[in-house]
Amino acid sequence: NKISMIGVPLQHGADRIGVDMGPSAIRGSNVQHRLEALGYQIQDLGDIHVNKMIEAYAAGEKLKHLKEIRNVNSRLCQVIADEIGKGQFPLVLGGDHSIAIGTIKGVLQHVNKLGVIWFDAHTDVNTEETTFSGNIHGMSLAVALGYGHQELVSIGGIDKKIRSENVVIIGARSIDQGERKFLKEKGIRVFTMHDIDRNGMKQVMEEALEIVTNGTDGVHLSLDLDGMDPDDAPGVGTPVSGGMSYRESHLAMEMLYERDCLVSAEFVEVNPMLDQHNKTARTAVELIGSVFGERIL
Ligand code: DIR
Ligand code: MN
Ligand code: MN
Ligand code: MN
Repeated sequence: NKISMIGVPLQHGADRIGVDMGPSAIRGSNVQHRLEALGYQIQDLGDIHVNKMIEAYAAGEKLKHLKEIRNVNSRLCQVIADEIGKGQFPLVLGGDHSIAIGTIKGVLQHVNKLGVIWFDAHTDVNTEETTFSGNIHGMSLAVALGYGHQELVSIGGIDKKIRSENVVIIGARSIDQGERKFLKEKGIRVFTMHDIDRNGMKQVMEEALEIVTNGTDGVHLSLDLDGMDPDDAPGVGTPVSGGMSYRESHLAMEMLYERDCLVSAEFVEVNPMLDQHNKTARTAVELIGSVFGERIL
């Protein structure tokens, strides 16, 4: 019941500025008090250092801001590894989704077989070869699986990676052509919005939890707020309509808590510049409450 909170004000992996303010918006929505009320001890470690001088990426630079993203994720990886080593539960606040690289690589220093739940409208399995945007936040799951640019895959050690059979993606509805091929080749289980419509979140989560806990030593939750419907989470850089509802998302979090399998979690892509009255940051805090055991009654 000891949580270390770590902010990562990184925006270099996304196209829209403002996502670097995500950690302060989430902190400002009283995440610490909410968790303390549940009986947790919170240590806020502050933010990982990010170079604020974001400049236009160099022409011909296929992966935008690769160097800074590598540096930030290397630092994050070290901090996550240190915290888990001390017995703390790392709760990471983003920042764009490229920070999942550092978080997962850090967890992998201690947890060999790690399950991952990737809650997202997208699947983030692009590589240097397939990306249309050059944005590294669309590549972080591929990197965690061991595919992509060597500067990223080598963070925390090239041998540290997750296995495709231990990963599920939930809420997908915007998948690039190259990503479809990747997901199929690697046999990654994707629960799309179609599956949630057809079978309901309860069944989807039961199946998902079975997959990520089977033969693993712990599960990481990587939650991109754009997985939710833009009505409930408008403050994201790449909104896609038809997402998971407020209730569906809470049910997923509550079922995760009941399963008691998480070793780390991150909430990413909150962009206060695009938000409406801080709604997305507040929603993130409510989801954090649910995944740590908050109940209606
Ligand atoms: C798109 C968008 N697939 C890309 N990805 C996003 O740029 O690679 N991921 N927004 O969250
Ligand atoms: Mn740059
Ligand atoms: Mn996304
Ligand atoms: Mn994402």
